[in-house]
Amino acid sequence: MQRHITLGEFIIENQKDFPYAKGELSALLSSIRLAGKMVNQEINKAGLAEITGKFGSENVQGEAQMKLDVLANDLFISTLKSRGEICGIASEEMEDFVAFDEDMHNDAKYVVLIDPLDGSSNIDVNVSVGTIFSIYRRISKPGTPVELEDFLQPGNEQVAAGYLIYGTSTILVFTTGNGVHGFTYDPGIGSFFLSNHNMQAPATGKIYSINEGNYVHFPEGVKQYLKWVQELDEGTNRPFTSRYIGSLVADFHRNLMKGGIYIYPRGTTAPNGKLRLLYECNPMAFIIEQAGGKATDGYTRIMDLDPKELHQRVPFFCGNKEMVEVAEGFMKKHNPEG
Ligand code: AHM
Ligand code: MG
Repeated sequence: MQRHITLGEFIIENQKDFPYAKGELSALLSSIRLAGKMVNQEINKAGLAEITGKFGSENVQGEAQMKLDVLANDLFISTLKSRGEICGIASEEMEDFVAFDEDMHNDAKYVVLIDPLDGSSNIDVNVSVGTIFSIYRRISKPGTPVELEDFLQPGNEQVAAGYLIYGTSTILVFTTGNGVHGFTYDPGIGSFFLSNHNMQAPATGKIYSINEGNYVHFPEGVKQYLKWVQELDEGTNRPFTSRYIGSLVADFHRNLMKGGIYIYPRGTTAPNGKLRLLYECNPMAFIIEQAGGKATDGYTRIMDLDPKELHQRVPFFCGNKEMVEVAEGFMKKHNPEG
């Protein structure tokens, strides 16, 4: 008989594999799982809230309806703050990081960086959105307030990273540096069950995901790469297939399952690309590398970049190793200056 393993059981069974295992990291993942369930519930009734609310901006209780990305941010922060595993959090939704300074946070060793609701512009049209998170050990001395340096660590210092997709089903995917594992939420039971053990990016792929509407702004290397993926060549399985949802988590997850490359280059109206190094690129890079794939900014490994500021943006090339390397080859040839 197939054994149904819950995320909670999996975490306990694999606790010894977690770096610096003392139980705090397991507890932290449990807190994220709990907040994820709450956000999931809010997202599922998003359309309904519009119908039952008065005049769009108020719900039936007369409370102002919060934008879901703000609500998701508040839910993650309040859930994590009410427990003692982390001493601070930085979020894509907030200008600055927040230091948790109650007694129970005194000995906390971890900080969390989070994009509470990625792809939120897709909510109104019923398209999948997600949450992306990243966990680091603090650098500053325990017992003192967290500092900016605790958040500005390179991705290679991550102890865990993951994402939730609120899609046709809700899935939580994470890594602690021992492979990538996916858990599907059963809303009837209220638990996440192991559905994808040790996920591996397929060796080859033929999906490319990029907002081609920005073509005119792209660097020459990306333009030439796009030309290449659209050419006919049986040996390399071209032309590839274009798929772009506009929710990073959904595009990433599909490419991880089916084989593909996701690109958000520099040179659009945003000179360094759109995606944020700390909240989006580093956690996804950790996951794709753990699944055997690769993530770079076109030249350098994403996880080796030294963050300079909390909301720093970087170009992002992420997916199957081979596909990313071909795209990097085009960048190096046509934009050797970087
Ligand atoms: P957000 O964090 O403000 O939602 O922005 C990030 C999102 C990603 O999920 C997605 O891949 C990208 O923005 C889409 O951008 P664009 O609409 O420019 O293609
Ligand atoms: Mg985002």
